[in-house]
Amino acid sequence: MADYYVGKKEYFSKITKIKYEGPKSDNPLAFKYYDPEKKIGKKKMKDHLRFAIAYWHSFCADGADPFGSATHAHPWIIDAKTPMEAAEHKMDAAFEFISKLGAEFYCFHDRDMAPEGASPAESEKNLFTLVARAKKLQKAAGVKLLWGTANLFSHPRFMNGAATNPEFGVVALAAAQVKAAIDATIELGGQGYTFWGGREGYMSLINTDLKKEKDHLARFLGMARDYARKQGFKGAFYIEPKPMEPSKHQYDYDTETVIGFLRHYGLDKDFRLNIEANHAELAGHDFAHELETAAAAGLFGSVDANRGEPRNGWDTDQFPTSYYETALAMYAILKAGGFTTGGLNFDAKIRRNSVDPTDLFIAHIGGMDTFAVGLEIAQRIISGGVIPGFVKKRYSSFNSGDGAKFDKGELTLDQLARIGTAAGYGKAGLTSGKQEYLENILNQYLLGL
Ligand code: XUL
Ligand code: CO
Repeated sequence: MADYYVGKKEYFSKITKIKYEGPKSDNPLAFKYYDPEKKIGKKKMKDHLRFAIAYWHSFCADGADPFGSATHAHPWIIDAKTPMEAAEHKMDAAFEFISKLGAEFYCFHDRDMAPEGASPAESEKNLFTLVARAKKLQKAAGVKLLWGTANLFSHPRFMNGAATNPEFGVVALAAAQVKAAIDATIELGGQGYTFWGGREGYMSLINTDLKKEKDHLARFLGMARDYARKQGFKGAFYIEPKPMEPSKHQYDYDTETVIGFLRHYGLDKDFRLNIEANHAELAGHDFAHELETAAAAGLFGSVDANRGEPRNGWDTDQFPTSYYETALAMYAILKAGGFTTGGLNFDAKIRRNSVDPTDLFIAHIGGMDTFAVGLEIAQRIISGGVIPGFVKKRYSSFNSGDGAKFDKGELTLDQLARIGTAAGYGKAGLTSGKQEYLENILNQYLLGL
């Protein structure tokens, strides 16, 4: 029996299961570094990395951009007579692709899976027809749902926002969509539910009541949480920060902003962060910075794995290729204890001119290999001990005596000042940060030495 799913029609008929062939392989359709069963530390590679495929980019996007029409003529869309039939074919193609690639998870928006109907009731009916099918296909393909979400940004009704829309009627329609998307996520055994605030921001302050919009966003998120918990959802809620695009300014600007927002509105018990590499870059941060910031607040959740183009100011959503970046990202993730409900979701798309049927596979294989190498290097950083050991030692003056008292909040400013005055200037503070030394060590790990 084949170890992948094929529906009535085989969409990727020239491709079978993608296998690990090792670094010497010249087969573009094989993993060079991602060896799912290989043990890294205490866990298998696949359990560290928990790869997910983004339904929207891989099976819905067609290569169109603001300057030109579609270039990806997906066979699963052009051979269908109705939008519902197209959605069924697309689902067959999706589960065939995901299981041939050997990714364990996928993520979807409601509108990726099912077309919008003429009324909210019809949209919900469409969604649940496809959800029933997805439930069967998940089983047949051996694929699980990492997280679900609702698309509250594509339809013109959301041009002024969804939960933050100045019109109550739109907020209510957003609720109808989110309620159905939560129900769908629960039905499919989803381990998380994501809110990316697509148009939850403003285009201009001159027509915006910022406080009201932020209050409404928090109110809406709290209602969604309460509903999902009442329905028995035990998974994580994620907020995915992004500073801008499509809005001029998005309220979920970056991780630090979201942490402040969640704590301000008392949402930090249920919501965590879904960090996207390209969004980090747009906010002027390193990917690892966002991960470490979330982890430091105990709010790290999941990852949208991709990369930006540093010389472009928009979300290019390219597949990750930098070992340096994935090494530092995986180091941050391992330090945070690894994924629990989260995973690495390839929120990435092949380029407009990548039109060969194999390109979608090759892109994901490259992304998975890049993270597998990142994981290996991160594990080397940890087991090598020099870098974590250096950091530990750097703060060792807080381990005992007055330093420990300060750490525990047992000193007043008066007492602290007296300690400083008594000790005098001496050589205090003149200790090397050893940045270049540590960077050189990291480069040695990068080459496996
Ligand atoms: C957009 C983005 C979304 C979210 C899901 O920039 O990242 O695809 O991940 O809505
Ligand atoms: Co994303």
